[in-house]
Amino acid sequence: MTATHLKATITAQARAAGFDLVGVTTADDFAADRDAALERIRAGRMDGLPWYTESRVMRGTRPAELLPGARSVICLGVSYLVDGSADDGSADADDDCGAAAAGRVARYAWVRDYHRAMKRRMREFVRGLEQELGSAVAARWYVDDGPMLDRAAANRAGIGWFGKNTNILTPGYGSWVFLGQVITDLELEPDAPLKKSCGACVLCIEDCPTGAIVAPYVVDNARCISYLTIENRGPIPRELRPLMGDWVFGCDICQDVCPVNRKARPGVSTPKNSALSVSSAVNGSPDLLELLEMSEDDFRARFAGTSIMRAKREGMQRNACVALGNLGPPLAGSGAAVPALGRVLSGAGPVVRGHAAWALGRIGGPQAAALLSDAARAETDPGVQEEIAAALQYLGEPGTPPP
Ligand code: B12
Ligand code: SF4
Ligand code: SF4
Repeated sequence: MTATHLKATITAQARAAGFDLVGVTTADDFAADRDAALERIRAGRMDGLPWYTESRVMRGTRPAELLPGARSVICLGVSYLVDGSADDGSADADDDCGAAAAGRVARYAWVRDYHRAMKRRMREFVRGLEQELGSAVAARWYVDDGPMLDRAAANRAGIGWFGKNTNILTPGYGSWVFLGQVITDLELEPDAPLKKSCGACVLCIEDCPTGAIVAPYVVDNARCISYLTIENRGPIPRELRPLMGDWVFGCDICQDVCPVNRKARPGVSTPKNSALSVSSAVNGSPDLLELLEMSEDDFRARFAGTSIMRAKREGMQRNACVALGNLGPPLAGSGAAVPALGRVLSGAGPVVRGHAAWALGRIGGPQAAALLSDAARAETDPGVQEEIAAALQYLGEPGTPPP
């Protein structure tokens, strides 16, 4: 098979397996990306992710270490802008007071967990290649949870280019794409990186509510709402909570404002692989009170097989408290929110209790004050006691930020 024919076969097999994007790069070390990632760790910009270590970066930027004899890396992408998900899923803050208080979920989590779907497609892709070639192909594949820098590989393989928000922007599908790669011993002709850039645009930097994009191409993990709502297991720093709005899982602001995404189209289905399936359990604007009082069994029954599992039930309850606190009166204060936060304040784990206290402080009113005062007398955990004291102080001086 000629080099050109082999490349065409790879593209055809990738499309048949359900990938919207495919590009090839060499298995050379990703030296510049390695340096940038190591520098990011040393500057404290990856703080909060203990598994993101220097040795992981070293391994992940040397394909030949991950697959002995590696010659090429085939980069693959799937759009998660599935039909029907193009609408902004944001809660309508202008709804009347009778409306349920709703949070917001990042678009990537509206589809069922992509790791499994992508890895299944990658297996099919490699099997298809082997059939076409009539011989076994040495291959190793990764999606997200492997050590490789998925974006660095996609950039070098010409799938897309780095945006200043650090996401890979692709022609046609914007940044609404999941990325993965197959390392192989096949000798393939590499694609050229795209000659595109953000130019003078800085919209994502200006609009990031927490100031997490600290410089072009640099995200401070510990300030990013995506980290705070998904990966972070403990309390959310109090000064960041008011900046998080109604996000309860991930954040899409730096992608929603991106002009490249305005022209993005949904992913393509193939006869074998439909577009990533939308989970009926997750919607863009879930009911915050349902999240707040969900039992472990309810949580598992509803979210099994979706990305939401990553945050765990306690994480989602904590996030619901922050969103309710940010909706504030009148939306969260009307009806059932205050008593529900009161029940959580006396019955949940310490992280959730602390955030429930914060939310009650933000919502305010006599009922919230009474619940906080009762809890102040009963609470034994020092961290939660401190949250309650801060919330009571905030209630006494409305308009001043909690200490
Ligand atoms: C850790 C991680 C996170 C962390 C840290 C984010 C970050 N920016 O690093 C948190 C939890 C915050 C996160 C959030 C999100 N993530 Co994430 N995350 C990862 C993970 C596991 C590793 C990323 C990594 O290595 N970061 C380290 C830094 C060093 O990498 P980097 O920011 O890309 O740095 C490069 C550029 O800055 C570039 N660079 C540096 N200087 C310069 C200068 C110039 C001029 C240029 C052009 C480039 C450039 O070089 C660096 C090295 O390549 C990858 C999966 C993987 N295995 O790669 C997914 C991944 C990056 N995440 C993904 C997604 C979808 C998200 C979210 C959109 C989810 C959401 N909606 O909430 C947000 C986006 C937030 C954001 N603005 O980045 C996708 C991105 C797809 C895409 N189109 O780019 C990935 C690839 C998962 C996947 N396989 O699909 N994520
Ligand atoms: S995902 Fe949200 S918080 Fe994170 S960098 Fe983008 S806009 Fe900022
Ligand atoms: S919003 Fe502007 S600066 Fe940010 S990634 Fe998109 S084009 Fe680049």
